[in-house]
Amino acid sequence: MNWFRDWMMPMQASEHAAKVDNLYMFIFWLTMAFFVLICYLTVAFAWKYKRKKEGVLTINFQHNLALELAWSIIPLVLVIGVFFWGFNDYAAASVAPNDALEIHVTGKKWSWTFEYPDGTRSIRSLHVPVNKPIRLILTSEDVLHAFFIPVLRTKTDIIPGRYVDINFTATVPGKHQVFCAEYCGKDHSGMMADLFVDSPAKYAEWLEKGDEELYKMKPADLGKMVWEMKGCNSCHTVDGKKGEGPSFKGLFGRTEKFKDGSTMVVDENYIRESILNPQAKVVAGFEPVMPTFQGLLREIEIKGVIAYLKELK
Ligand code: HEC
Ligand SMILES: [Cu+2]
Repeated sequence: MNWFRDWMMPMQASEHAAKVDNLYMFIFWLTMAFFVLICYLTVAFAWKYKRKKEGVLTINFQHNLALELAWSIIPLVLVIGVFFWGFNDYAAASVAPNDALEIHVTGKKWSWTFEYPDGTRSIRSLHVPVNKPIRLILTSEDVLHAFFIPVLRTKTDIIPGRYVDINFTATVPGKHQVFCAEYCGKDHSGMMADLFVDSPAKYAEWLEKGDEELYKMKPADLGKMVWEMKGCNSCHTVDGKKGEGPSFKGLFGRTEKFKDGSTMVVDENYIRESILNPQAKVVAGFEPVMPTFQGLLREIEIKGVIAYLKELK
């Protein structure tokens, strides 16, 4: 009957999906069997006990103990069995193994953002390695959403101000569809994402390169995002006010004075060096407290910061 299941259901892209389908198909065929039995008996009894001759009555049945026990106990055993079967699979899927890869998911009208353990972010595309246990930790920034991946048979409501999780191990490489399954406003139907199940090598390569979206962004917008997301904004303002570090406003092209008395005109190379090796030249009037971002920013993100600084006249 696999052709029937495959016709009714999307592909099974995890072990959990197969378990859900097995139980689903069991319940489906069980209800079918009872449906046929009940229809048959309805018709058969209607035929058997229909009035055949004027004045002839059916015998007056009262009880049949054996029959009554049978139709109570058999369905009871069946539904209790279904309960424990479902509970067992549900409990197994609720617990993440210790070595699960944790990815944070944020829903927001009307898109999904994903955050990986190394700080990589992606928008509208979730990348995971194949055959590796994954734990998604989800939250919402505004209203109720629901994260639904049909091929994994997994769906959860996402609630603002609180975390929920989903555990899965994807087994089928390729691109799969993610939906929002909770009506969340005007563009709810467009609130989708792609799930990319990659080989470990491809996943590692993707982490290194970063999200496709980075390459589509305007460099200055990317730079602003880096400034916000990588914590530059905790030390550097963009409005001219002095913070723990110098403000970025008007920085590009100005002549900077350093602690050792030397000076230099701020250009692309100086900014790059300030990010990767902040202690090489320490600005006069500041402490050398900036951490290096070597290995934490991609080339394209550094270029973005430079473009952003150029705009902050
Ligand atoms: C812990 C605070 C801190 C953080 C976080 C920080 N910086 Fe700095 N930054 C400083 C300080 C202090 C200086 C000045 C002293 C120096 O040159 O090392 C500085 C200097 C700089 C300069 C040279 C500024 C000038 O006026 O010449 C640049 C460019 C810069 N930081 C970029 C960044 C970027 C980009 C980030 C985020 C990716 C960042 N910083 C994060 C503290 C910080
Ligand atoms: Cu939504």
